[in-house]
Amino acid sequence: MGQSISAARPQKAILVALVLRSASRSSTIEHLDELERLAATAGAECVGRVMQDRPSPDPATWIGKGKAEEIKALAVEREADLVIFDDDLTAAQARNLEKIIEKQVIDRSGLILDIFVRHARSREARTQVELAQLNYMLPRLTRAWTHLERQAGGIGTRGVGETQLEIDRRLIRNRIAKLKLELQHIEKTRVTQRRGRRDASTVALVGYTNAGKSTLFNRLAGGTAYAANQLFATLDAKLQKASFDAPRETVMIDTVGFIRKLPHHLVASFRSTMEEAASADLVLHVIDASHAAFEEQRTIGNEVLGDLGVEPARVIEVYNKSDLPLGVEDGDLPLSAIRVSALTGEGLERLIEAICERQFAGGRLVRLDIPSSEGKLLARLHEVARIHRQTPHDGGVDLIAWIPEEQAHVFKAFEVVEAG
Ligand SMILES: Nc1nc2c(ncn2[C@@H]2O[C@H](COP(=O)(O)OP(=O)(O)OP(=O)(O)O)[C@@H](O)[C@H]2O)c(=O)[nH]1
Ligand SMILES: [Mg+2]
Repeated sequence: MGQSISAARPQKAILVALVLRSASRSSTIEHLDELERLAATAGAECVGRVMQDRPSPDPATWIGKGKAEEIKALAVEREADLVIFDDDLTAAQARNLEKIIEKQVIDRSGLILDIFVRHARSREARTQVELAQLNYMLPRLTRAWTHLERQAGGIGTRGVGETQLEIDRRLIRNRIAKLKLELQHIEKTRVTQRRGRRDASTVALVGYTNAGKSTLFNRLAGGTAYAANQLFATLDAKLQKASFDAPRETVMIDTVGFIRKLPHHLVASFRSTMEEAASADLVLHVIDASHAAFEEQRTIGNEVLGDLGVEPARVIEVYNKSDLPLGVEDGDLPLSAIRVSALTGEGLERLIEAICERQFAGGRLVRLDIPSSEGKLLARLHEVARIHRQTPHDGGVDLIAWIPEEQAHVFKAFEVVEAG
């Protein structure tokens, strides 16, 4: 598992959404647009859309038996291979729908999991995704098995090798336990690595998928993160030294994106990676201001950040894609909003300034006179501080340096209090 097997040809999909009384049609259309992009990322072409108005979901078939029969006819007419539901179905609902429609039925979570299987690269991401996938499959086992026999390698079953067809629940549970242990081990290694760079200031890029985090990361860290016009291009947190001049040594962190209704198994699996990013000194919440639904995306971002315990004071909102028109007609951003284009570089100086200001606020500029006998202290200073000027003299060195607040006490004894 964990390795993706591409389907031989793009699969054809029909997308289905329920419009509940409380929801608006236009927001449902936006959600279906997003589902279509998710499907495309997973290699499926959309050949039809179905929306059904209902006061509440049908317990047995979600959309109702009559509608399911309509979908069956449409699937035959459009030669669809599968039907994708925008909402999460119970195992029983999916089974009932497959009986009626006679095509493979998957839901939003299954589709997102499939994309994660395709895009996971590092050992950590692959382990996290496999864990989420097994947890997702467990209650659906009976259904999945008949599918695997029929069409192994299709969307929703990708990554499940044929040799595993006979694996029963018990074996899957054992595998889940093993993966959890493995993840704990990987996390421990990561924490040790992090300790090694505790003196650097960290800046994490977070936000909705496709907002431009990796593109901005490449701008600010001179990096080569994979950026692409697809959802969930990034699954691995990436760390790199900032390429701009800052008061402190700065490490930039690129992260996996958010999406509405991210499957909870994935959230659970990726939680520790996300928590690490969320514990950064500064969090840049990247928002694609050219997207028609950017306000909903910003809200979802804020919810996730709140869940992860990020205080708003630690967040700077960055409105990206300023080279494109604002996604909402006659919409307006607050004057104070930082607008950038990661693509053209526009607005980046202001963003960098804002990052530096935050860092400056967390420390102070001092003049120090350190005697030659304090070699260790001088070395420490070079590690944690930004040296603006240093003048050696007979007994030692005279410096002007910016020191982070939490380190100030270490050098207190050598501060030069200037007269006047
Ligand atoms: N026009 C325009 N396009 C941009 C800008 N920034 C990023 N993009 C494009 O938006 C798409 C997504 O960019 P990424 O940097 O991969 O976005 P991401 O937030 O890392 O996305 P995921 O990793 O998939 O969550 C790519 O096609 C980028 O070229 C921008 O400022 N302007
Ligand atoms: Mg990315």
